[in-house]
Amino acid sequence: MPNIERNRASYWMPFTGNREFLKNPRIFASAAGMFYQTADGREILDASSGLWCSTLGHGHPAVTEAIRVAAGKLDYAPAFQIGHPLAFELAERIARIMPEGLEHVFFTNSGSEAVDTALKIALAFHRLRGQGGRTRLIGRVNGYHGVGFGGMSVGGMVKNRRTFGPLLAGIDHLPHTHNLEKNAFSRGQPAWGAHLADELEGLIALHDASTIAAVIVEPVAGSAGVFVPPQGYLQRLREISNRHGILLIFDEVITAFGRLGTASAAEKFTVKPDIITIAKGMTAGTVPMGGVVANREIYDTFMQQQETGVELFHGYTYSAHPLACAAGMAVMQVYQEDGIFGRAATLSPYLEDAVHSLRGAPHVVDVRNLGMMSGIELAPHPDGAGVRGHELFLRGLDAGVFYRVNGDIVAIAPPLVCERTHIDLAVSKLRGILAQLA
Ligand code: PXG
Repeated sequence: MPNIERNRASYWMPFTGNREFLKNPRIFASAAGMFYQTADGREILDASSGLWCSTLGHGHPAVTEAIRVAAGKLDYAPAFQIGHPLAFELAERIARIMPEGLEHVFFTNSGSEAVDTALKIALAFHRLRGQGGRTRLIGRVNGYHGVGFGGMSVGGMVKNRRTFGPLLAGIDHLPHTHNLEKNAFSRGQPAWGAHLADELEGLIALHDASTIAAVIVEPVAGSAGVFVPPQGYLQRLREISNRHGILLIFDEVITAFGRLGTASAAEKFTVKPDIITIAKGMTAGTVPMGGVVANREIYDTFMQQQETGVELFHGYTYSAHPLACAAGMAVMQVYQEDGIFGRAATLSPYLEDAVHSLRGAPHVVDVRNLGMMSGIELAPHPDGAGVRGHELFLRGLDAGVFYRVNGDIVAIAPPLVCERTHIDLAVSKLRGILAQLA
């Protein structure tokens, strides 16, 4: 057990109230299947797949073994100018399950890096085609695209941006689609809100299409609180961006690899973006990895340059790290052999019914869901936004359940290998906690 019995620690924790944490440390020491074990030996149900990443639960034997073997065989290979077999195999394997035409994978180590990479590819792509004036990037209010400067800039969560200066220039944001009056307690995709995609036309009218490189959205927004796209919304974004030569980027860091019961949200919604960013479920959270999947036209544009040599001056020391690739290959194998995406699709209606049974419970103002993602929104406590949510998070751990909570929104997004009993447990414990919350 580390020494954290003081009011400061060497470990500066991310997205955490460090001072509050140190007064009452919460430590997960091990994990197996659907449960974490705390340092003091308690079992905690993982109701949110860690941070949306542990699609296969914890300690999957085939994945663990693949990582072990890889570490003994090739612990590192230079990412630039040298390849290794698993990098090619994993890229190919991912391309196979992405929508037709999205077939080239650039490896990163996180979702944040994937987003910044995708934005850079978009800018460079236009420039290579003689449209270097296309430099504007459009995100969405409440979007979360990680914490790099690109991702922060197109992102729209205020607390993630406001202390970090002017960010990138030339960024706009579409309005978000969250509207309790119109859409509260929708099951699946809400009926209202497709017209909000038309705001893109307004931005194009303001700036002219010739200045806009790309639009990036999460097909289902995760972090800000599980916002499911209104029916027809993504189709409209695709139609408008196509018409104006603007690239459409789906940030599928959360939605790819089975979360919606399909390999990608693009497949689920039958809307094909030009670029998809991935991470999390790519390795089921076991070894850090992210990636950008680009379509053929984009890749070919880079490969057809007059100049020989490096086509894209971008990459990371750990792009396609052998351990991550090994984990990714093992994870893809499990996805396929065990029919994990289909299993998620089959379980989704059960999760939907379970979370919607919380309608009418104290403090609950909305329940939203799609696939194996759900969000339960609470009315804020009079003491401030997030107070009630944080209290719920703490009580969840006391009651033996890890819920990821952002502000006053609780996400239930269990590993795709969960049983119905795990969903029941997560929801019944939540119901009990809601009844006790001030
Ligand atoms: N894009 C999306 C859509 C994400 O959800 C990132 C990019 C950044 O990925 P990295 O790997 O750099 O963290 C994310 C990450 C939460 C939560 O509780 C969500 C994320 C990360 C941590 C917590 O909602 N999403």
